[in-house]
Order: sequence, then C-alpha cells, then structure tokens
Amino acid sequence: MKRIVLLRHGESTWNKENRFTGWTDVDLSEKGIEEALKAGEVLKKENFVFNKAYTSYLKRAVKTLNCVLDKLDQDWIPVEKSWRLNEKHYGSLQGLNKSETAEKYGEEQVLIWRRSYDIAPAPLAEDDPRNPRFDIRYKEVPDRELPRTESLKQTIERIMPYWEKVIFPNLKTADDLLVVAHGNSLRGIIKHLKNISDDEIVKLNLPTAVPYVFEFDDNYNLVKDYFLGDADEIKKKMNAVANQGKK
Ligand code: DG2
Repeated sequence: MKRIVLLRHGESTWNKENRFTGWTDVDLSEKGIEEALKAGEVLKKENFVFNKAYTSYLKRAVKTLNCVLDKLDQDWIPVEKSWRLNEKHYGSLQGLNKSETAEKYGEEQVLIWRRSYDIAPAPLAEDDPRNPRFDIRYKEVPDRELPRTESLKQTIERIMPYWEKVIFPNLKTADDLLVVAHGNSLRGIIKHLKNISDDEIVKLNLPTAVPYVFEFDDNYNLVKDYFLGDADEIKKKMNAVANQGKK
C-alpha cells in the first residue's frame, strides 16, 4: 500500500486575525505551533515513516513540516520546497479581514472569492510592493507564471505540473509521502485526486493541521481517504473555517 498525507499548516497569525493571507509570508501563531506538534504526534502514533516531504515557499507550511518531522524524529528525510505549492494568491484581498469584507461586499461575494472554482479576486497592481515579481524567492519563476491573483482553477493549473511530474511519480519508489501546504492549494490537489466537481468543491473547508491520508493500490489508484483525529473535533474545525467568511 502507498500513502500520501496532505496536511494544511497549523493556525497562522493571520488565520487568527481572520485576514486573507494568500502569498503573504506570515508565521504560525502559538496555537499553530501546538497544532503542528500534535499532528506530528498523531502521525507517530500511526507509525508513519515518510520517504520524502514537500512543502511551499511560505513559512507557515515550512515550520509546520519542521514541527511534524521533529515529533516523528524524521528530521533527516529529504524535503523539497516549491512555489507551486503556495496558497492560492488572494490578490488585492490580501491583508483584509474576512468578516469586515463580508460586511462591506456581502457574504455571498466573499464565498465566491473564497470558494468558487473559477472566479479570482481583483489582482494586485503591477507596482504594488506585494507583487511577487519584487520578491527575490521567486526570481527563478518566469514573470508570466507569477500570479497577481488566482482562482482555484488557476491555482490547480500551476500546482498540477509539479504534482504530476514530481510528487506523484515518487510513489513508484516511496511508500509514504508527506505534503504540507495550504487550505486552497490542498483543496486543488484533493479536487484532482477525488475527481470532485467544480460545484462540489465549494463545500470543502480544510481544517488546520489535521492529517488527511490518501491510500493507493499497486496501480496508483486511490482506494481510500480519511482524516486522522476525532471526527467531531474535525467537523467543528471545518465549520469554523467556513464561518470565517461570515459577518
Ligand atoms: C488562507 C485560506 O490560507 O483562507 O489565504 O487566507 O491555508 O494558507 O491559511 P492558508 C488564506 P480561506 O480560503 O479559507 O479564506
């Protein structure tokens, strides 16, 4: 049996303040560190031994991965970072409070910006200092590929080359792989793996730092997927994420 574990990072400081984050490189909150360590403990209890791990260029994901590997005593495993696993770029919404945005534009509009498949928020201006073209970490990325905003569809389009050419083929030699990323970059991967429709994906809200296990047979077909942890607690965490966009 082959397994890929998808893990959203622990609570970030901007998750805590309920602000649209996207490509903003904010840190984990105290609670986020605790959540990440707990995720490591859960994976340890289930005897996961990872062959390789993947994460984004954003520290909330990188630090979550470090906490998990520390708990597992698997700090030594190869880790690969890619900008392609970054969160969906939230464009000009980045930094704004989600509830205040719902007050101003309505909950329905905020739901469209957060969860619709192919609608992206307004882009960052070309001269906005937050534009990724000014960030040295993306120097290797051709400018035409660097987003100023993204829909989920566009997020999936930039993740998939990496998923299909780098992460997934590794299952040939690896039994367990770990991917630590973000609410929407992981929603994109899950949509692909489970063949979820554009309409259905609107309903998926990923909780912070709850391991989501995908099991594959010898032909790399998905046979089973499940969250690790208490079902009620996970449901509560998912509802809390959904409610972040309410007034
Ligand atoms: C959150 C997700 O990303 O927000 O960018 O604000 O997973 O990196 O904390 P993450 C953000 P929602 O799409 O749930 O509003």
